[in-house]
Amino acid sequence: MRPVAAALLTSLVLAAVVAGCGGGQASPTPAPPPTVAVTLDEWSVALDQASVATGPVKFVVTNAGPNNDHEFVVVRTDLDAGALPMSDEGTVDEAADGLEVLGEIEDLKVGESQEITPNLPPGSYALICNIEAHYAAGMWISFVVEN
Ligand SMILES: [Cu+2]
Repeated sequence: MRPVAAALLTSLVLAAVVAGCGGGQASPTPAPPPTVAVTLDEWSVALDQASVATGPVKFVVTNAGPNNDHEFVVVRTDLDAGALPMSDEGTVDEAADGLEVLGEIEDLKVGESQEITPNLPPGSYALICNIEAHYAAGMWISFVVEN
């Protein structure tokens, strides 16, 4: 093949690849959900990212202890994540107006990890541990799901 013909062929192949990527067609396999690593300890909830795009979101939640079982609750709310309505038992009142629980991991032992992949609409969230007194001790963090 002559050099000019080879260069032309390369250009055509590149153009086809670019067109294929930008065509807007449905992908045969859906993209994996974004993954958020969550670390629970005494007494905080830590994330490796503060926001994701709407859709399925995989939370990989680890209890770093060192002493207590924890849980992980995904709450959609426009309220301040650190000032949620409380019950008489020293927990967040998950049934209160303005709170929508969209996912939960219960009884996560020290050193264990579990994951959930809730489908999250856009909005503001509070990610909390709702074992008695743990939220008030600081086990909450704000999270945003973008449109
Ligand atoms: Cu806890």
